[in-house]
Amino acid sequence: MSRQRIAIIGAGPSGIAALRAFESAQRAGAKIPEIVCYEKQDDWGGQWNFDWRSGTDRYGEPVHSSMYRNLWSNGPKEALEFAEYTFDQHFGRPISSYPPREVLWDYIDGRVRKSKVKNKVQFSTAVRWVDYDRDQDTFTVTVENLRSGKTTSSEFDRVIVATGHFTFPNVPEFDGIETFPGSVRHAHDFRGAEALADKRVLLIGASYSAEDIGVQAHKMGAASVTMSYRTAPMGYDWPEGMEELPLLDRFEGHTVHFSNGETREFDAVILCTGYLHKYPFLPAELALDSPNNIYPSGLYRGVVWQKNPRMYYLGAQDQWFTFNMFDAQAWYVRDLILGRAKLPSSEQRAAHMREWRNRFQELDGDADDVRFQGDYIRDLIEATDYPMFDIDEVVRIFLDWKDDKKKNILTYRDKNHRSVMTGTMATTHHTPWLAELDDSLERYLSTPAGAGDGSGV
Ligand code: FAD
Ligand code: NA7
Repeated sequence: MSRQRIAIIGAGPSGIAALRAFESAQRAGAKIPEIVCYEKQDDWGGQWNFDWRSGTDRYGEPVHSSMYRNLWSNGPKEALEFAEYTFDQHFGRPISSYPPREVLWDYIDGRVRKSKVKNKVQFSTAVRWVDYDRDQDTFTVTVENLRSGKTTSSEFDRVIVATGHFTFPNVPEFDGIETFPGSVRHAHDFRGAEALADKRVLLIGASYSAEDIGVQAHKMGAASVTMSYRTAPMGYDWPEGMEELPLLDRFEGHTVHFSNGETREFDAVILCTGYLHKYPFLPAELALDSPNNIYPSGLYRGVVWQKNPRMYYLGAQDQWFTFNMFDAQAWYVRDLILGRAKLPSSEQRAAHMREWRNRFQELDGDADDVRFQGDYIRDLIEATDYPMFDIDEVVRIFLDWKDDKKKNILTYRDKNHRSVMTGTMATTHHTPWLAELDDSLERYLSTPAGAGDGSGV
């Protein structure tokens, strides 16, 4: 039998997890399939590979990353730590719980930097189309090399989609918004909060983007920050200068009318209205179509495309857990492909999905969501040789994090958590987050004169 060929689309944290999963089996002596990973950016890291551009990139492709220069981890690093490559291993010393983007990119990269898996990635190569041939039971993947402009097609036995789902902005209509004379952007195009200094800022949405861009704007000296919610306010104890109002009714030039009858004037509007699951390289029968939630329908164990179980999705759910969840998913998908894990029949898969979907629909609030995602990961890890970790303790870390945010949304990033992988307590960063204006790796790892030794609180 000829060697199976696997296409991985995307080399963000999920695609890298898939590469790493196969590498780990190979190191243990397994024969692995031939793997090609296509990545449209010039380097890997997905969202963590910051692009100063917005709109289109140097090749005229839609810019992938929605991250901004000032982004620091919005959850504790102890909740995303890889079970088989720890922060201690990478940095050689304890660091704080909420590192900036560049530090996390370095950690993701560091796990695979010394391995040969990068050779399996074709960079600057966009997947344009995937066709499934029912008779041959193979996929034809058509890609464009963005440097040469050359288009080629290759056959694969299986396809792993790891293209993320926080790239294509959801851009709803708002009455009169075309009359607003200030700047209007979606969070996807936001690159830094400095330009919001002295501005009256309106953020539409009530989730992570609104919260974090809101506090970034406040930190950089915005004159005021108003966040407008559709369903429910985030409800933090906002500092002076920040407020939440219900959904807006309409714009009239600079003036915005809210549904509770209040009005405000603004200079800048940022739509923090979320993202669309969009897979422009897939025909409808292969494309996931879901709102952003933690158990999208149509995916057995959150990864196997029910309608065609030779196709897989990684990282397709909304995320509490991130890097270690992508690992758990990648290890399970790898084991299905290697024949180590048995794929149940279509009916059994449907029954399994029904059971988890029913449980998902009963969830009531964030704590339930986190526990559900923890159970989901445990179920995957139990089916593989990925190192099990204390998931209940990570759930507890998440709940502490929620609590810290409730107490003070401006200082939760100064708190420390203990790694469940190594037992190491995080250290306190030399500068409180609110006062730290340099987000670089160099500055983060430095010990500025006058700073303490960084030891924990
Ligand atoms: P992505 O990181 O999106 O990577 C997908 C990759 O696929 C990209 O490299 C892209 O270029 C490539 N690709 C897409 N289409 C194609 C194509 N057609 N052909 C070839 N390649 C393609 N998570 C945390 O844990 N902590 C945080 O603090 C945090 N902050 C975030 C802040 C923002 C603004 C956003 C948007 C997300 C944040 N996340 C955070 C979640 C983040 O999505 C995950 O951490 C992680 O990046 C998801 O990995 P992924 O590989 O699934 O997707
Ligand atoms: P999310 O978490 O998907 O949240 C989207 C928000 O946008 C949510 O509060 C929605 O309100 C709101 N929304 C969506 N459509 C509208 C309209 N039409 N009007 C008003 N509000 C609307 O996206 P984020 O960008 O915050 O976070 C995504 C990732 O980026 C996340 O992983 C972070 O780590 C960073 P709802 O509550 O549904 O009423």
